[in-house]
Amino acid sequence: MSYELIQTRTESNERIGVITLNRPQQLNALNDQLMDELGLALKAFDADDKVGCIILTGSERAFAAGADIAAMQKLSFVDAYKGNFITRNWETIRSIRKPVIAAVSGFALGGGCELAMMCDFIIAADNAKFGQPEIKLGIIPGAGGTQRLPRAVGKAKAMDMILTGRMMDAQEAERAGLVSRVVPVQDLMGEALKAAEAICSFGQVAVMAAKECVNRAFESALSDGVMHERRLFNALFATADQKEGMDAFLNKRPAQFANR
Ligand code: CO8
Repeated sequence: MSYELIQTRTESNERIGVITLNRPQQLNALNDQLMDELGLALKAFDADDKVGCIILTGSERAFAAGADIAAMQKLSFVDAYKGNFITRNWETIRSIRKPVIAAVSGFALGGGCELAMMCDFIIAADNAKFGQPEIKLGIIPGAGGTQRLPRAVGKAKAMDMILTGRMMDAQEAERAGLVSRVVPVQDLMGEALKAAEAICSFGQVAVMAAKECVNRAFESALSDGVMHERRLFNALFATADQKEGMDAFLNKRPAQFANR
């Protein structure tokens, strides 16, 4: 499959799928075509048995500077509403069951910040800048920013970001819990690949179950989430990977997971 506004490749013996947003003149501003291509690429990697983890990244200057303002400027309410402007292709990433790491360098603003937050975790380069500047355009975040940012950084900082439109640098984003780690910009892909390789070395069913359970924490009451976790925990005892992992530990040897 060939794409125009993204690039895809695999790494580590085809076990890691890498998607690079590639609309450099517009700082990877997100339009329908780019989001459609991204959705197709994510689904293709998710369906590929060899792939155990996906990395989503942009350029050194911009992960993505937001939804394409030129494409949005003339929209009427009716266009936006009837065209299902947001859910049409922005929610695909939520349906991906394998881990998706956002490797963010440069600007992650508006829809770009929201896209990064839809990933399972964010590794930031030390030049990364996050923000929800929609208020400056007379709108508000529209792809989950008002919901995911407060869950990630708490109400006070989310309100500060969304109401003032200011940017947060990588260090502040790490302190606030928006990103899991900050690395020098030249090490960004290397660190993201190392994290993806670690994930790929584990049993895929356990990895998918872990992702499913953590996401459940944001969708349900504590007691429901804990019960969901317990049921999946129990179910993993039906896998060969559990037998292998525990046998390897007890016999002091590296585990060889077969993803069964
Ligand atoms: N849309 C379209 N084009 C953009 C965007 C964008 N979001 N961001 C940058 N560009 C373009 C610029 O127009 C410019 O194009 P040109 O060279 O043709 O003039 C080029 O990228 C380079 O940008 P700048 O010259 O402005 O570069 P600077 O380094 O001076 O500034 C900034 C970089 C700070 C990133 C600046 O470009 C900026 O503020 N961009 C806009 C950021 C923004 O407001 N983002 C939020 C957009 S709204 C949004 O995301 C709503 C989300 C809703 C999601 C669901 C809807 C589908």
